[in-house]
Amino acid sequence: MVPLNRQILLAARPVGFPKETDFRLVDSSLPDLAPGQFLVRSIFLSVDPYMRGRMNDRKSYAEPVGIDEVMVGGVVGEVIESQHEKFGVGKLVVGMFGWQEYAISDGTEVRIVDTGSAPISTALGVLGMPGLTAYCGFLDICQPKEGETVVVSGAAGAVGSVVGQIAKLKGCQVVGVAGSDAKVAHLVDDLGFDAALNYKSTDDYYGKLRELCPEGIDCYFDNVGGPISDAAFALINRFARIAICGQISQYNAQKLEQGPRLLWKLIEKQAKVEGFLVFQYVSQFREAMQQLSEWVDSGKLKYRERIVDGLENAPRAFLEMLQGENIGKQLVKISEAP
Ligand code: NAP
Ligand code: FER
Repeated sequence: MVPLNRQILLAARPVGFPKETDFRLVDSSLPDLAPGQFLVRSIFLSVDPYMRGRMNDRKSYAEPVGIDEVMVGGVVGEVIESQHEKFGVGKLVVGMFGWQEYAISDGTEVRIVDTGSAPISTALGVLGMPGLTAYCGFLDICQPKEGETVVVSGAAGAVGSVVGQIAKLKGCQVVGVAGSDAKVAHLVDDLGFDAALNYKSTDDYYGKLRELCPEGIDCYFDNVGGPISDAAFALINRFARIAICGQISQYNAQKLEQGPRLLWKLIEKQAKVEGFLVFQYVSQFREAMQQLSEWVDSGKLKYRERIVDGLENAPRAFLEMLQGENIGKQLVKISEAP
């Protein structure tokens, strides 16, 4: 029934910024299903910043992808053959099925898609891992209070766009940092941010951010690190809370730069910095998903997706996401939704 499975493998470990030649497209045959297994036809693949880390030969929260192994990734798909009680034919599922057209699974860490009236693609974005990252990390670590000033870096991406909108829902003054004028316009005009800064059109991050945050910064949700964070740290208020979600400006670095040393600001301002991994909040996912879904359904939480067509274009989509081509969540469409 399924002739060949197209897969994208890790072909080489990137040196610095990854290249299309670090990936390889292959056709392979699929084994028959064993009892307890089911076959998934991939519909949407998510490409995410964490994948850059998994391409390195260094164990982090998870094992590296091996050379000639299928690239890791979250996928929404349809069960098309099944020997599994819970995941019957026709079910829409989300799981770590990888960069391939078909996957065989035993149901480990697979969920039935539950996006309600929202499109199934949202199970990889606003109603998936990035949305949960924004909700759990921001509310737990930043503890935003009405009237406070919140700065979000990587603000127009999958996580940042949700953080900024949640901060608005909590009554905060919200300033985003993102990499183009189109992103700045989107944040302010479509998502209701109070202000946003295009970091690619100025070198004076500190000066611009100070203009946009006249009362200083109470919460900083950091997706990028580097000089944008140096500017934000320099502007924090007493008892500020800083959530370290991502450091994408460093993921392709071959040598770590020496930055200004601003940790003394934490002493002066009695402030807190805390890193987190979304998975630590697993016990809160159900409640978080319920709230995110309600906000999406009522139009209070908006989202955008940038969708590139075809598994063969997944490497390009991934590289474009790292370069900031995406507004909102970057996805790859692998086949038609039912
Ligand atoms: P995303 O923001 O949708 O896409 C990545 C964005 O990073 C790009 O659109 C680009 O936008 C920006 N970027 C790339 N290079 C940059 C640089 N040198 N300086 C500043 N910005 C740069 O990705 P996402 O999925 O929402 O992830 C956002 C961050 O959260 C990432 O750092 C990711 O690793 C992290 N994350 C962490 C967890 C966790 O559990 N801790 C979970 C999910 C994601 P610009 O146009 O603005 O440059
Ligand atoms: C991410 C960035 C970093 C992420 C996880 C990590 C789930 C973890 C890194 C590590 O353990 O070294 O976007 O998403």
